[in-house]
Amino acid sequence: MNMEELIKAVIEGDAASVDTLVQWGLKEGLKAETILIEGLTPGMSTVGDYFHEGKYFLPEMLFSAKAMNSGLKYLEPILSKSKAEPLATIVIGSVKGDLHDIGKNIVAMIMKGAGYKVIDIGIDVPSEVFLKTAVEKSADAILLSALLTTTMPAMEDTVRAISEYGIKDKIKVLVGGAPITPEFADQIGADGYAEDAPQAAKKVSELLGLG
Ligand code: B1M
Repeated sequence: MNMEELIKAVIEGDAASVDTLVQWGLKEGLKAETILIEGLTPGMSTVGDYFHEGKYFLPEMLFSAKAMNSGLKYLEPILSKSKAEPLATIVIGSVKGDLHDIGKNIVAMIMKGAGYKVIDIGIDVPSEVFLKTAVEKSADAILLSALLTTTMPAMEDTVRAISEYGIKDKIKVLVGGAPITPEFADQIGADGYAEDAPQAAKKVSELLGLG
């Protein structure tokens, strides 16, 4: 399978080709991680650049997102396969106002694969729902995803809700997503920041004293 072709198919929003190419790649023995990191992700990154430059609009971004998902469905069972008993329970979601979920879904897959019980509560999640779910499920950590600068304040709202409920010392809150920085994480009182999915797994393990 040619990685350039896969990148091109994501950029062009060609879901059928992405579907075929990912299946081919796996049959040829390529690792799921390689297909994700060297094919699907750079394709999506170029789509973001095109949107930023005004070459692409919302519909093109949506087609590319669908194309990416048509490849991710084959990678998901491989990346999230874990044999061991869950190390800990985590709740993950995209914060209020944020509908982006591809990166969040990848983080969820990798966390499952790393041995965590993952409760994915989806997109556009209000702070009260993060809090309620974490309490009900006795979660050890909450992972917040935001892709928009305009939804970053919703992360602070969630950290505040957890503090006000009085469980901030019992549950770790990690933040991530393209516009998020370690400085922002510090500023809002989060326990950690992760740049990507493998970092998220590493950071949670450190914070929970598992690694
Ligand atoms: Co939107 N979008 N989008 N979009 N979109 C961006 C984010 C943008 C950067 C594009 C651009 O201008 N270059 C821009 C944001 C600008 C800003 O705020 N700074 C933008 C915009 C403006 C918008 C709209 C406002 C457009 C409009 O309506 N005018 C709108 C907002 C909708 C909303 O959320 N309310 C919108 C809509 C959409 C679509 C629906 C069309 C679609 C999303 C489909 C979906 O997710 N199901 C979409 C897409 C696809 C993108 C881009 C092109 C790609 C995002 C993506 O999936 N990347 C994006 C441009 C870009 O990122 N280059 C863009 C691939 C993914 C693997 O990476 O999500 O970064 P990422 O996840 C990584 C890390 O960030 C990290 O790990 C992941 C895996 O390694 N990570 C975490 C993520 N979450 C984490 C949580 C953690 C830890 C790590 O917890 C601890």
